[in-house]
Amino acid sequence: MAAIGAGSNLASSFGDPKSTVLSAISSLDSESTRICAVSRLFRTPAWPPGSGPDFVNAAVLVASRLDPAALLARLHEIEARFQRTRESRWGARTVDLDLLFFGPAVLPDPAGHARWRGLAPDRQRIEAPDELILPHPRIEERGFVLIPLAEIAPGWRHPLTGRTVAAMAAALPEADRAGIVPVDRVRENRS
Ligand code: PH2
Ligand code: MG
Ligand code: MG
Repeated sequence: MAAIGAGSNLASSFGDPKSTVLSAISSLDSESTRICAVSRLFRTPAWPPGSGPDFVNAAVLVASRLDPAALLARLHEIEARFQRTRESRWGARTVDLDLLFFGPAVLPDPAGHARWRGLAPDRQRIEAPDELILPHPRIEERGFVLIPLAEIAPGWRHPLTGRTVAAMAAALPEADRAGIVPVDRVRENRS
């Protein structure tokens, strides 16, 4: 089972960020890749703080016959179809699909993974891996990833730390959790 994080903070020809994320998720479903579970949609403050409009984020579990590299290529194809351009690392985007984990796979290898996981925050702005890193090196740090993921894969265990998604989500600082609200609840509050 593989997990994908989906996010948008910019309208596309498919509609507002919510419609765009939902369309992108639907287009994941194919002959080779079946959707097993989709989290609720969450409205999340852009990270780093102040870097743009709020995102809509969700997590998706898929069963895929593709290998990790082929699944990633498929995610990039879908991003391209949704007019994602890659001019800015952390800029606003119509749709971002990140491969979060692929079963227990560790890529490129435990030492390579540790290097990306331990990268200092100021280096994270400059250095971007050109190879696939799995599990996603920032999976433990991001509320907008862990909170949706905890709805559909609470028991998945990080192959290097042994911690479950539920434990990682519970360990998030309160400040990181604040502001992450289910999209439906945002609407209810306004009515
Ligand atoms: N994705 C980013 C950068 N910042 N912030 C939020 N809230 N959600 C995201 O999905 C996100 C982000 C880079 O992919
Ligand atoms: Mg991302
Ligand atoms: Mg991405």
